[in-house]
Amino acid sequence: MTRLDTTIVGARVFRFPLRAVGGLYKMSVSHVTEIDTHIVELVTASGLRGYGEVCPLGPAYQPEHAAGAFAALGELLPAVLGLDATQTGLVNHRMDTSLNGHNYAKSAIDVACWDLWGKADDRTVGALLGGAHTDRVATYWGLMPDTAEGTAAKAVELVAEGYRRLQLKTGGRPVADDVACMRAVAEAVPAGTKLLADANRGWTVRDALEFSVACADIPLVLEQPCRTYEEHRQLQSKVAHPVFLDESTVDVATVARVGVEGVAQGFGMKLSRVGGLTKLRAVRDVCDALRLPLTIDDTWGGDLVAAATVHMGSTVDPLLYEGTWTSWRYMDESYPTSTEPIAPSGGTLRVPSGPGLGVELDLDGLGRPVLEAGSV
Ligand code: 0XW
Ligand code: MG
Repeated sequence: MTRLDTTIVGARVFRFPLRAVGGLYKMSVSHVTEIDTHIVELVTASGLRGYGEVCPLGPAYQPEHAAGAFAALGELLPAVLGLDATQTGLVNHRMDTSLNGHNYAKSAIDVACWDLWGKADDRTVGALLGGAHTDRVATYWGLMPDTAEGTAAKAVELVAEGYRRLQLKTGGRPVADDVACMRAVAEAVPAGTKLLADANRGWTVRDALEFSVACADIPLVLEQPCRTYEEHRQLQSKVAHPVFLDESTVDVATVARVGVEGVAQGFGMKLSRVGGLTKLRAVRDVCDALRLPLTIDDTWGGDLVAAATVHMGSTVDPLLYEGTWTSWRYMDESYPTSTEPIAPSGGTLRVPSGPGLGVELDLDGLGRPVLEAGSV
């Protein structure tokens, strides 16, 4: 059988606005209302098209923003023309030597390569990543700051729906309010429900210690309490709870260092932060070797992001996998697809079974491309 020519000959970028439900998604140090997502289409010599997406959670969540993604894609796309999309190591090397940093923009190109590879070989991205343990993965919910009663009522609703992991957004207000919320939720949900306090970098070391002492009797995880590695090192052995790092884990080397130095006991991982599936696969494998639990998420986005994260999530050792968060229910609408949406149901998400990512876009609904390179 002659294999399709997977040389990248062209690329297009589309922009689509994704609005937060109720006009707001709030965390301790930042919030978003409407976010532009950028969809990357790579075209191969044989006419096959692959897709990836990058959608930073506004400009203040991580050192990323939508306009930065667009500008970085303008640098990166001409650089990958002529490469074989299925040789993702070489594509990543070319991207890293063409533009320093901007992992989030690289992520969309890398994911589009995996989509192409899967389509060319008629295999799912999960199969290419080593094989899926399951065709449905667990998802979890991030509860925005509210009153103790309001948060507990929402938590009870979510557990009844099938959610087994709840992340409470903390920080940005008196620690006592966060303690009251966590206590109300812990009392309202069944034992065994995984609880996390995610301050999204909004606490000082003192705040984190105060919260941990006040909640010492509640099994929970402190997620990204502070800003820096040094602050988290100060928490080591002082807090009563495990710490998971999210925003701080920018690359494989940081994950390895955190694990070896014991600064955290797990991760909230973001696909775009580390630069795509090729690099996230290395993160997954380091976590596997060090026996560190992790989520497989991204910052925000539609079904392309959801598919990439659930495919990767399905390949993580079930003993370590903490689930995948998607923005589906936090958005008013997404870009159109002709495949079934990857919508949460019963606290789980479907892993697509079609080739590549398993998501078919309705290109007419995306409008005109905002960027083009090569022949499309
Ligand atoms: C709840 N999340 C996974 C979604 C947003 O991207 C932020 C985030 C987190 O854990 O920080
Ligand atoms: Mg987090």
